[in-house]
Amino acid sequence: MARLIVVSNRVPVPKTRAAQAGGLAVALKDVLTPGSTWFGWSGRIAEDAAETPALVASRGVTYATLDLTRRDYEQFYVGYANGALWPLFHFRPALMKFRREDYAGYLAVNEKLARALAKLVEPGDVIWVHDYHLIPLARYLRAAGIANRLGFFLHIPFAPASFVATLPVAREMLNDLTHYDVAGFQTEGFARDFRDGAARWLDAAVDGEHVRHAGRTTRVIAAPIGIDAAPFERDAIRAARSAEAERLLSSLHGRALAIGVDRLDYSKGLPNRFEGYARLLARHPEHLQKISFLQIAARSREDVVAYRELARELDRQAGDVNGRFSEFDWTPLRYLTRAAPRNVISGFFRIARIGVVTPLHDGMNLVAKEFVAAQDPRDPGVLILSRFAGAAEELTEALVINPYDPDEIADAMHQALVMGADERRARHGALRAKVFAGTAAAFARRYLAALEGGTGTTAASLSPPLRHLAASLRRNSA
Ligand code: GDG
Repeated sequence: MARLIVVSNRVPVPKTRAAQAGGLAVALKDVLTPGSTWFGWSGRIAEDAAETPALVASRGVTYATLDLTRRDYEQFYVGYANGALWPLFHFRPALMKFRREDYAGYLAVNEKLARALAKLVEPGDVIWVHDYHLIPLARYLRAAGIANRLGFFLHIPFAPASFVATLPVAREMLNDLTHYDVAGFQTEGFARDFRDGAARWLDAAVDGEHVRHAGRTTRVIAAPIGIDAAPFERDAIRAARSAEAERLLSSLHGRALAIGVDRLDYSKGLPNRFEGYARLLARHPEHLQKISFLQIAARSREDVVAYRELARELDRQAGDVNGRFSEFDWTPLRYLTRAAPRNVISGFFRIARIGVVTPLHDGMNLVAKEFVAAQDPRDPGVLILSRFAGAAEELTEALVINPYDPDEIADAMHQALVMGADERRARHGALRAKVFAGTAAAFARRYLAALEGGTGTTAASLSPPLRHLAASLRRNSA
């Protein structure tokens, strides 16, 4: 029987550490209905990495994973995916470290994954590949004789054509994307950048949404990812009464809470955020001792040099802010570099007066949507959102700022602190409606309808397995 096969770099196999994964696992939670398969890297490094995937079945879903060797991991994951592609797509050319051997390792891992996956594919299966680690997968799957519908979704930004050219293998990267039937991006801007890049560097023909190249046609769409809003809100309501939330509240002594929650990543604009906060305290002394900023920044990718340097810089900045402004009974900035449980974070969001989301560049940013979903509509907090997060295309009623200007962050924090309840409710009402309409389930439905070849999202346009999936998504999002 035809099934959905999701492919991603990390596979959150139930009851393993990888099951704690971030944005993607949350977004795909509803898509993995019984009968589907999730295929990819196990997250384990093993020198005797087998070529045949290990299979784990849970609630009718098959998790099929391969281990990587240390060398695979260094070249594919650390070297090329996170050392070259991530900085390229996040507009940080100075951090891009391209090495031919890393690129060769990246291709080799994609080829190995494609060979293993090809053995699991049955005619009619629909294959949905996620993110920048796996761009060449379709080319290798096609070479292995796989003729199924193949879709790709990029969770991070895509770069403008002139910028893409800084990647020494730009043409190959663009060409690899044209092996998919559907290429999905978080925003129309990123989709347009890909079409422009394909036209400019591949001489591809662009016809509306379609890119035609070397006899292939790829439909290039924008499909903004969302969150599972209603369960997140329910969780936040419960978590706001948890012991942790009570402790946080009592430690605030009535002060306003500003909160940031991010992976410790240079794309998230944390240094600018800390500087913006310092400027708020310096320029608006009326807020001294009236606000506490809690930043949770779980360490991430510590084997990439740029991340270790960022961690050191943030330690220095946090020390500086607290050294300058603290009183013996008030610490302005609480800075944690370890992850907190999801059901604790949602409660903290609900308590907070300000959500601070200031990435320099971000595909979407789910934290912005989670913060909105977690608010009490009668007395909501204010979202401060970078215009360079994909989410800013939708969440226009946030206080939208340019994070490159720390004074703009400071001004927005001040505005949020003095904003009256009517304005807070009006802004939040509009944001909430968008977050509850553009859910993870809606995103998956829309994307899979496009992958199936239809133009709409009605169940009638879907094949039997996708009809089943759509029905289950409707149930889950109801
Ligand atoms: C990529 C793209 C795109 C964060 N810290 C903790 C924690 N989190 C959770 C958040 C949120 C998720 O992780 C982060 O999602 P983001 O969207 O903010 O960012 P990325 O991880 O960079 O994700 C991004 C996303 O893919 C989806 O397409 O939006 O643009 O870069 O859910 O709440 N969760 C827990 N503890 C933490 O300390 N439990």
